[in-house]
Order: sequence, then structure tokens, then C-alpha cells
Amino acid sequence: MKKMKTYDDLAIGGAPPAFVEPLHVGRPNIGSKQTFLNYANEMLDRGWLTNNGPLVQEFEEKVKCYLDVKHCIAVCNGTVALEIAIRALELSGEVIVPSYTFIATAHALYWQGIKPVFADIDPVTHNLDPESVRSLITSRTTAIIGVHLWGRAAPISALEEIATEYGLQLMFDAAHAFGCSYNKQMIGNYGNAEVFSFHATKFFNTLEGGAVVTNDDQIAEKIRLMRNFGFAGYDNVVHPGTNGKMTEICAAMGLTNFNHMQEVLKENERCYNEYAYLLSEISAVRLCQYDLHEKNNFQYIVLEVAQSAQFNRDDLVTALHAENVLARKYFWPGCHQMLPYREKYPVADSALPVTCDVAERVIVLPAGPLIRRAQITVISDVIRILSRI
Ligand code: T4K
Repeated sequence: MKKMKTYDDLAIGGAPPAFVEPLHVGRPNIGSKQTFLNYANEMLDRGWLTNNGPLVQEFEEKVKCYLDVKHCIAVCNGTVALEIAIRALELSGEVIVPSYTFIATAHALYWQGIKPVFADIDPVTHNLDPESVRSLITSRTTAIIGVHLWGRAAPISALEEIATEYGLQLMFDAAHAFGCSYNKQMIGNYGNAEVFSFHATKFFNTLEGGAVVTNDDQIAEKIRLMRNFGFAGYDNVVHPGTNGKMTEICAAMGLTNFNHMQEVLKENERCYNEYAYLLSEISAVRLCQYDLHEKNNFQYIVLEVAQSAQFNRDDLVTALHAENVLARKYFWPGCHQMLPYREKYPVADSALPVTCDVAERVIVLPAGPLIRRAQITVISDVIRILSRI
């Protein structure tokens, strides 16, 4: 009979770590090295390295077709994509965003002199709570930025309704949601514009990179100009712009990874299902669900430690790190508690109870094609042992 493992079998209980090499969250998904190198070779032979080169143009066409969206403007990263979109939509004053997101969502506003106003989230979806959004609208509010956290769509219809009712712009930070859908339509088609990150750690990466996508011709034109300092031809600057261009080598990685995306998706789903199976009987944790009627990229394995559990999230992080499983506390603390914002929002904690609670209980586990079932079994065993103590 298989011997039941105990606390002493954990590395924090004295045993050696389960893994010699660390298991990371966010290992990059990399397609065929040869294809990438071929693109790189062609690029070097051509001597065209950046500034809207042929690989960037081909990449933008692929993204447009894949999402069935009218315009894709590829940029150097997701944060700059947010900043340019915010500029192009002429947001000002106050903009409502979730506090439970990566700090870039808030910084992209603050960096441009706009006040991020933090709304609370839904405890199950971890996305904006429309009622909280509604309660924060003032005469200074110009927009709402929803985040499709973990690739799960923000409450798009409810936010559209609020935006229409109050005459606000609506944008989405879709950094996590490439390849995901809402009401059977690809994310990228909602609001005035949506922004993707193609960072190395994302489901789909271009090393560093991002894109703004929109179905609005005028906004697209403006963003395209703003990405390149506002130049409309030689010597003619028509907008205040920045250097937001995607390089050719990044587009080469994107084109390479397009060929590989379905494989990654299949592996991500396999990994998710294995976690779901092995964790299903541990009541101390809840694995966040994806809506199986929609397209999902299954990039994130997100666990909530139950309030009633014998251990807390930080205990679990400590136990996993001791085994060399480098789980992460995304996104703790909420943006409103980070140094640049906390003095400005001294009462935010009481206004954002769900954010504070979720941020204390969520842990993100290593996932993706490189993670094997045997490793998931060990991770699940660690959680099982902790929950028995
Ligand atoms: N909006 C949202 C909702 C976002 O989540 C993000 C980015 C953005 C906007 C902004 O988009 P970008 O400007 O970044 O395009 C990471 C990423 O750097 C960041 O892109 C991402 N969100 C965030 C959720 O995660 P960190 O501070 O956790 O990165 P780091 O260096 O700790 O790496 C994370 C893990 O990935 C580690 O376990 C190691 C592994 N890793 C990382 C890299 C870069 C690798 O194995 N290989 C690599 O090359 O922010």
C-alpha cells in the first residue's frame, strides 16, 4: 500500500526539495527555433530592423485575421500599448480601473496625469464589479478600463451599458486574454480599443511586445501615428507621440509562435485538467474555473485558499518554494496598496473588501506545456499535506 505522506516529507519539514531545478510560473512558450532563426536571418539580410518593417506588417495582418478585428497596431510592450491607447482616446481626469490587476494598468494612467480610481471586483470572476464601478462615477470620470483577468472576460455587457449611460469611453486591458472569447466573439473586438501584452510570460509572446486592436478607423489611425512619434510622413508631426514601435525581431517571434499556438493551447488545457483532477478533493483550495462555452487560453492556474483552510496562502507559498516550486502571489497587494498609490487612497481598503480578501488568498501555480503530470502530483501532494495539518 502507498505510504501516506506527512508534514515531515515536505522540504519545510526537513526533507530535501522535491525539484532540483525550480519550477517557474510564466515560462515562455517558444515555437520552432529554426523558423525563428530563418526569420532572423532574412531580417539581417534585408537590413530592416524596426520602424514598421515587413515582419511587423505581416504580424499585424495575422493578428487582425485571427481576432477578426479591423485594426491591429503592434507595439513594443503592453504597458506602452495602454499608454498610447489612453492618449488616443483622450482620457483625462479620473478613470475607473480594478485595483486587482498588474500594476501597469494603473501606472499607464498615472504616468499621464490621470487619476486611477480603483473599483472592487467580483469574488468569483476576479473581474470588475459593475456596481462598484457605477458607485465611483463622478463629473471627472472619462472612462472605464476593464481587465480580462486570467483571460476571463470582464463583464463586458454591463460595462458597455454603464459607459453608454454616462457617456464614458470604454477600454479593455486584454493582456491575459489573447485567444479568448466573450459571447463567442474574440476578445479584441470590444470597447473603443483593447490592449494585449505579448510579454515573454504570456500565452502568446513576441519576447517583449503588445498591440492595440480596435474596430474604429480614426482611433486606429491616430494610434498608428502616435506609435511613431506622431510622424505623418517625413518632417511632419501631427500628434504628440512616442516611440512605441515593435521591432522586427519581436515580430519574428510572433510569427513563429502563431504556428505553435494550437499546440500550446492543447498543452495548457491538459495541464489545467490535470490540476483540476488532482485538486478536486482538496476542499482547502478552489481552482478558478474557465467558462467552457468560450475560447480560453488556460494560461493561468489560479488557486484560492479557502478562508476556512488550516493554512493561509503565504504558508502555501512557503511550502511550495521550499520544494523549488516558485508559485506567485499575483496580484498582491492590490494596486491601491502599492507605494505610489497607498497614500493617495487611505480609505481604499474599506472600499475594496473583495479585492483585499482575494489578493490575500490567491496563488498562481506553474503551468503550461513544460509542466508534467508527475510535477503536478507533487504540487497537489504538498497542498494535501498542508490541509491535513
Ligand atoms: N496588464 C496586465 C493585466 C498585465 O498582466 C501586464 C503584464 C501588463 C498589463 C503589462 O504588459 P507588459 O508591459 O509587461 O507587456 C510579469 C511580466 O513581466 C508582465 O508582463 C506580466 N503582466 C506580469 C503578470 O508578470 P513579473 O514582475 O512577475 O516578472 P518576473 O520577471 O518575475 O517573471 C515572472 C516569471 O516568469 C518568473 O517565474 C520567471 C519566468 N520567466 C520570465 C521571463 C521574463 C521566464 O521563465 N522567462 C523569461 O524570459 O511580471
